[in-house]
Amino acid sequence: MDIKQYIIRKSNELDIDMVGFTDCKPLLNIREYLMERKRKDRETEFEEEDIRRRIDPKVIFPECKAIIVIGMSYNNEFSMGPKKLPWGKLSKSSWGLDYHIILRKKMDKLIDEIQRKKKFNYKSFVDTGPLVDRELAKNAGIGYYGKNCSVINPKYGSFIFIGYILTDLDMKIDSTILKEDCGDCVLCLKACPTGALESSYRLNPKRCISYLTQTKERIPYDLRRHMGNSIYGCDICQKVCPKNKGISMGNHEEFIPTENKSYIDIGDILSISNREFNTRYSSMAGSWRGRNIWRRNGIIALGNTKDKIYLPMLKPFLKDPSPMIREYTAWAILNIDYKHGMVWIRDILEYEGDKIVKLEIERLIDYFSTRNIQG
Ligand code: B12
Repeated sequence: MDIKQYIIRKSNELDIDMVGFTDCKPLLNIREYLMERKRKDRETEFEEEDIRRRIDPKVIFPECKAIIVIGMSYNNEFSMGPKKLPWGKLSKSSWGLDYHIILRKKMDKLIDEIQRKKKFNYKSFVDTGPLVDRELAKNAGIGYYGKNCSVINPKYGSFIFIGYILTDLDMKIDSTILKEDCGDCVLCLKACPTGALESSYRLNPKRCISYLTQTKERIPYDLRRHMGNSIYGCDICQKVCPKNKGISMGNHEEFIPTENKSYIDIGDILSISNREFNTRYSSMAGSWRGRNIWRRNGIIALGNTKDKIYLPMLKPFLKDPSPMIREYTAWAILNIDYKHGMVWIRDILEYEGDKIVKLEIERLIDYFSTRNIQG
């Protein structure tokens, strides 16, 4: 059995859903697009800035000869059961245990098995590596690009995570690159509430709800309402995708959320300490930005309900130690109840010691007063 067949067999035994192989040539066909994104300020803070490192496996691992790419489905259906209100949404990618850890464990086991057969050198990554994971997955025949930019596997759909191992193994690379298969369908483009999918295969990440739930940049007011009750991530462009209907579901119990982990009690994230947050939520992929970002998203979610019942819950956060939390609380309160909110906000403005927060609250007052005059 050659080394490739051996890796495929071991991957199956390890319950890895998809495995493919690609070479270490630079990913030249996405170079121009990456440069265009840079020019248009569409790079996110979650990506490697150096384009050479994004596209050339040999810059990352000079001995590289072949890349093993794996895919694992996280497409679980899970009934949330009785929801405690107010509750917030998590994308499937943050259900269950952190996928970075789960895929890494699988890859480590696979690496051990390969070492048993043949000693080799390697570097492995899941998500946080500099290279463009999706392009490697496409080249390895794991899937094709959907118009929503996600890599879609014909058997498992697009709810799949990608990991890869750069190796110095000699292998014949003859993977078949799958052809795009969206046809005339543009359901994802139409469904995206913020218009982040500007055209087929073109995402403006700065408008993507998933990005908004993670960034520390100030979120434009007009985009906040589209975040609804999202606490982390967004699945809209994948949920509407016909390629995710009638396909094989993931069977990895690690990604099945327990009752309290597929939705988030906003009351809880508003009240707990950083330490409690880490104890309760750090096993989840979505918690990587820390408590205050979830707290901010929870505050936006309460603001988006426009329900006065949440005003008493929000009011104390006008005096929160975090300037970010004070700003977003002012927004949420004004969004729910402009008239009463304005009295509190003007009051708070007098004592606000942070110049930037003061300026932002003045900007909010302007924004909401114009909107309210216009009715
Ligand atoms: C930064 C980042 C984000 C950013 C930006 C996303 C983006 N589209 O760029 C934000 C925070 C918005 C994000 C969101 C999500 N992400 Co993310 N993210 C990344 C990260 C770290 C880098 C992505 C990147 O390089 N983007 C660069 C641009 C150029 O890529 P792109 O917009 O996808 O464009 C591709 C296509 O458009 C295609 N293309 C361009 N032109 C053309 C033209 C034609 C004709 C064709 C066919 C294709 C094509 O090539 C581009 C390169 O891949 C990767 C991990 C990694 N290191 O690669 C994970 C990764 C892409 N994310 C992942 C996931 C799961 C998500 C979410 C589903 C999470 C969620 N539920 O909220 C969403 C999906 C949003 C979406 N529709 O893309 C998975 C995707 C798995 C898959 N099946 O595709 C990855 C690969 C992580 C992993 N290892 O599993 N993510």
